[in-house]
Amino acid sequence: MLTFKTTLTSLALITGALSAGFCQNAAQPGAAQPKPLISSIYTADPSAHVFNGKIYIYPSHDIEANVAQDDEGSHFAMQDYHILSMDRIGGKVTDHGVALSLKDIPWAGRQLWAPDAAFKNGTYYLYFPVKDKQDIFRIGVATSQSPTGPFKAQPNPIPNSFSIDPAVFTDTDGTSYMYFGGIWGGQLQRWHTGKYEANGSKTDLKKDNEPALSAKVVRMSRDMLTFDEPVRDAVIVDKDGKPLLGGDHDRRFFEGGWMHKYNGKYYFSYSTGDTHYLAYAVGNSPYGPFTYQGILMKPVTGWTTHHSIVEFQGKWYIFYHDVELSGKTHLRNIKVRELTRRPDGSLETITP
Ligand code: FUB
Repeated sequence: MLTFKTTLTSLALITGALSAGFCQNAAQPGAAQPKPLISSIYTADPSAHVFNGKIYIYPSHDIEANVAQDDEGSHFAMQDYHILSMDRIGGKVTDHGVALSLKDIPWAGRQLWAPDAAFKNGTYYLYFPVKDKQDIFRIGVATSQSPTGPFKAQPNPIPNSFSIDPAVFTDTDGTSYMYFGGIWGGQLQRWHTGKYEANGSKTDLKKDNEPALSAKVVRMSRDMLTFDEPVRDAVIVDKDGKPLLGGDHDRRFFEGGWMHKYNGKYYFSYSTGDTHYLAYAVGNSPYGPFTYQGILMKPVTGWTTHHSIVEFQGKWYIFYHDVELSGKTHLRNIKVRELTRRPDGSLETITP
């Protein structure tokens, strides 16, 4: 997550104007650009899940907080979460209102960033990154009996959690894992020694010829409230099995990880951040290593790109965001479109 010294805003406005004529609340493979799923509020970072045969979306709720833009993403000063649902792709999108507020999280300081959700043991879990009162990103968890909340936050962050963008994946054997992390504003680079460096780098480690920082993966405890083991690196390697390097900005992990499983393989997808791609890598274990495969989606309008992938009624969909509605990088809107998977399991690159 970072700042936006680009001309993408004007590009967004042009694209928004061009696409304004096509709008269905639908994934339209091979057709016009999908339209924002909801325009009454700004939404981003959509984590989609199917619970009880229905699609639930757990997005960030972007607001104009009038905070100056900086390299740490301070202008993304979100204060609550709204959960959205839809009975079918292309159907009506319902906003279920505020599900969790910053003010109701006892340990939180500022910036509620990209959340995710899970269901287990008859309970819905909302996982969220937020800066604590020392301004260090931690990951919290809140619970509810309903997929739409309201959610009640645990009194403390998940022990040993740090950085941003939790994505919780439950494997076919019922074991759940959390993937997390993000560099630059997501602070992952400040944890490279295992301890938080308050005066550490604000961006990359600047070690271009060393292995890139990895996303993190950890098995969740049975009650889904804590980590069940020490956090591990989810390493992304090239086709020769060598870890991607820090200077490989087109391919290395930046933030926004997501896991899905297809035909027994583990597909880890993520944002490359400053090069604005969604990329994916495939492995034989939920822990990786994951072999880089290619670009899943080319840059959207706006600086950030963040997604989730979900199967619904036999088809695969990608939920993502751009800035069509506002033209402003911190006021985003979510969209959905169908993914095209080739017979060998690879994914076609989407040009948004
Ligand atoms: O929404 C705030 C941050 O922007 C997310 O945590 C990142 O993934 C990026 O989308």
